Amino acid sequence: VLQGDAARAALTRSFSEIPVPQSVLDRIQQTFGEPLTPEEVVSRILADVRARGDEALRDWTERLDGHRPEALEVSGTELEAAQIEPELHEAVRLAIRRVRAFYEQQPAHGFMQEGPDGTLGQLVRPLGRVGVYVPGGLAPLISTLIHTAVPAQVAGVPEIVVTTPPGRDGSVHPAILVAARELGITRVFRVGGAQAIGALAYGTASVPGVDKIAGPGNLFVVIAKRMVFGAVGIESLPGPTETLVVADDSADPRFVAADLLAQAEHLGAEPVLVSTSRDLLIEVQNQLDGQLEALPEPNRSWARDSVLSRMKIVLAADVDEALDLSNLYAPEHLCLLTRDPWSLLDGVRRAGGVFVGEASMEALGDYVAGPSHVMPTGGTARFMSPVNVRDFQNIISVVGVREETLRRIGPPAAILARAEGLEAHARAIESRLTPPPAPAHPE
Ligand code: HSO
Ligand code: ZN
Repeated sequence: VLQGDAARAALTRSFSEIPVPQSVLDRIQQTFGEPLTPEEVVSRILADVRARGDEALRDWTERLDGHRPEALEVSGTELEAAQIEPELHEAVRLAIRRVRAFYEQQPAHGFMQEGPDGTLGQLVRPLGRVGVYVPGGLAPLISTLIHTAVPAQVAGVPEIVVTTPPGRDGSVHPAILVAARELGITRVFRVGGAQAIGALAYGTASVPGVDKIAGPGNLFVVIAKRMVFGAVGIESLPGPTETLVVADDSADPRFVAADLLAQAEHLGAEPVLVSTSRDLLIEVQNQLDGQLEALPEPNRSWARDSVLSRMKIVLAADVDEALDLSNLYAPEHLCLLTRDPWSLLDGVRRAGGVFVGEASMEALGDYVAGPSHVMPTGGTARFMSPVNVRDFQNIISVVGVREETLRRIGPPAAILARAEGLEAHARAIESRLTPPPAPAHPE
């Protein structure tokens, strides 16, 4: 149990490098036969996709996902044929409806300020084509497709393409295909990892290059998104998930443990518990042991790995200190399980999302609450936001100044230009201020 300065140290992130689990390094050694860094692996993959396009995508998918996809794109027939249990299908529809209703509330329009000076304003335009990365790996993240594509659609993006790693038999989970169909998305590619990011960034014969890539992924996907930024936009760097629970003595230890375990079962997750009550900490530990035992495999192993290797437990002096620590850590998810959780909201400064009270568990937010579950991780909540409508729009500044205004603001502009040593700027302004020289009349 961490306290005071030790807790602050444990919750302070190092941004100099993304922590790389030993298991990832081992896997690199196995695959490449040399101890490359993840950055080196990603650079190689991106350069190869850029140079060789589809063939590189097939080669890397075969090497890393164990399947060589001849057709990279899921065919229209396959997309149409995908079927899932009616109950699941209904749940997909509900999630889409609720996420859409939420984002339709986000103000996302521009403005035109018309006055005596003329017109100044901002146009808001949807991006043209967006790539959504849907992680595969341990779980087919149906909800992630919904939670990324819907805000893009509400923004007005006309074209969305999806990439997702195929299973060992080359299949894409039918629920992902059904969700795509329900969303009206027709282009799904069976390619994942850094190679998918490269394809979306540079474009290949099969995969169209996009304007922006959105969606969470593993370490390699996050590094790849960082590296292609500039060639293409990225919405943020969502990587392995984190949940910080603030709980006082009124919290039910069963729920605290359940919420920590829910996120712990994501690969590489970091569960953090900050409590003002030592008794609660002890009860939660007991609950964690019991609930872990009761989980089926493989979920138990996934969750246990997060709990044993990354979980942090902190005893805070009071809720103010608990919030301070949370703001320092800037968690993806902040869950408030305290006597009066709404009273804490004012003090929340850095978090992807805040989940207020017992009925608002983060797992509900993962699916059907409304806001996108794609939120900034790794401490990037200091400067980034959850996926939202604005991520999928450009703002275009509009300048339409009137003649009279120019006479007033032109001269100081020319002065600024000359102070910068930019004579042609000054003359461009002044050419409009001085009347043209009278034409010379020959005698
Ligand atoms: N909690 C994850 C998202 C997710 N959970 C998808 C279930 N499915 C990261 O925020
Ligand atoms: Zn989750």
